[in-house]
Amino acid sequence: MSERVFVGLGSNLAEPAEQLRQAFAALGQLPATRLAATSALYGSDSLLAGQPRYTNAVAELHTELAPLALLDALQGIENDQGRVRLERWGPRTLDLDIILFGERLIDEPRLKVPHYHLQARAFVLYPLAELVDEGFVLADGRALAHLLAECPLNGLQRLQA
Ligand code: PH2
Ligand code: MG
Ligand code: MG
Repeated sequence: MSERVFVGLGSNLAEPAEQLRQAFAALGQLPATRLAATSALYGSDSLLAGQPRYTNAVAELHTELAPLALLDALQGIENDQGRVRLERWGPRTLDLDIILFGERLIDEPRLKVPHYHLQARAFVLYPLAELVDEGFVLADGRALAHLLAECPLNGLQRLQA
């Protein structure tokens, strides 16, 4: 069965917008997966002070891959685009996070879904809202509209798609 998955993309190094466009193309090449939609690109302040601003977006995938197989594939794309893991939350060429995986709630050491701190991340909530119906409810029962209303914007800016 194919699952509807949302992936958050982020970059704040080495031409972030270009990194995200390259990542969209790579997502479209994943096995057993269709790239169904992409949001506009957004500029956002880093959650950690002193880092360059991020470019963020969300992609919708329809995939037959299991969650950890998809995670491995996403980490492969991050590595292909020069991701170096020096410090947690350090600046990065590309970050690909599984935000939602169908109706599943996943709590494993490598993967928590829905993605943690979603409610504090305007750079995930606003692009996600472009791709779902009004009235969308997360697998854990939270309404997206409610999360949007409560979330600080943190310098979020919608860029040309
Ligand atoms: N990702 C982080 C930490 N801080 N800030 C913004 N604006 N965008 C991100 O994608 C981001 C962040 C860790 O993954
Ligand atoms: Mg992340
Ligand atoms: Mg990540």
